[in-house]
Amino acid sequence: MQEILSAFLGTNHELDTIPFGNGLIHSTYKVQNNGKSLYILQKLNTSVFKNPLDIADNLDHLSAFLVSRQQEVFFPMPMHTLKGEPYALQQGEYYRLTPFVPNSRSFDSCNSPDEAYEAALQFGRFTSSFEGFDIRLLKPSIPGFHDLSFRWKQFNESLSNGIPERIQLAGNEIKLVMDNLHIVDRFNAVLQDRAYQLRVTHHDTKINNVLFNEYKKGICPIDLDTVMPGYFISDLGDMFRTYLSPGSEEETDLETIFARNDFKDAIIEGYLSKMADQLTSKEKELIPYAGEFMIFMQAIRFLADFLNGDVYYGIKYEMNNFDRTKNQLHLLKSYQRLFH
Ligand code: GN1
Ligand code: MG
Repeated sequence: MQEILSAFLGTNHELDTIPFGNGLIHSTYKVQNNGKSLYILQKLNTSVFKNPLDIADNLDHLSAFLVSRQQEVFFPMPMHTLKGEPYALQQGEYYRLTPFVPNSRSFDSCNSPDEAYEAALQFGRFTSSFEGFDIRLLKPSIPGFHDLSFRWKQFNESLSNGIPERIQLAGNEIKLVMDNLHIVDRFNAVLQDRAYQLRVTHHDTKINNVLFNEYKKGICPIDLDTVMPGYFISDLGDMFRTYLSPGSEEETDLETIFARNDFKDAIIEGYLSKMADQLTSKEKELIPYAGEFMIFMQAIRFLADFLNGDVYYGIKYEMNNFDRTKNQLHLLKSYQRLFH
């Protein structure tokens, strides 16, 4: 660790690193000096993000755009090493260092409609700040990331090639997925229709990807690895998916998994406070669909990973991905009731 930090900061420092957060993809550490948080250090998961340099390029384009519009870059940019590289390399692993935003905090669950509103406003502001940006400049850091047709194909492959015992065990869940095929069809219709625009989209809008200040006001979004061209239903939908229910996606007590109406209203209000002028009325008709789209997609991603033998998501115990699947399918049902 000290060697990696030295690549960014030189050798003259007294810092310690502690594991931080609970992301499922990268390894994240907080870098401190005498208990004061100074940086966030991350080792990139390069089996998920195969081209780390694309991510750095994307961030450069985004920040250059804001500067050209005389807007302040309002998200934390990773530092360069002393040699001017975006990552420090050690044993083939990519590490990046980002300044810690002073007085910021993040939460792992959304506990009030006010928090939901604040976070939704931040993600709405993020996309709307890039109005006029040429999205062709952004490289997809994970090809097909929120392409439900592609995820559907992957899910079907897991039904053919997955572990037979697990496929048998998941009979009920597979049936529930099949009952919701209309969600895939609707996505295909969106893909075909040029009325739905691609915009600068965050693609991972869970609440711990927003920094808050001490008064619980949103500061900015973080975790920009998956910023790519996308549809607004990805960002809005992942907020529905992760803020509406008191229980998180890790919760196995399904009684805690349900969609709360006041949180739903707060998300829509916060998001539209920045996006209302940018979305067409046709796009706004997709607002209820956004949550179905994201909850369903997450359910089939967890289920495919379970059937494939847990090759993608970090798991804490054997049936973790199966439990996550049940959780998301339960949430999907409750969500569908919210709008009907
Ligand atoms: C992953 O790393 P984390 O936990 O923020 C995943 C998201 C999923 C999420 C489910 C690159 O995000 O798409 O929604 O897990 N990110 C990637 O918890 O696959
Ligand atoms: Mg994260």
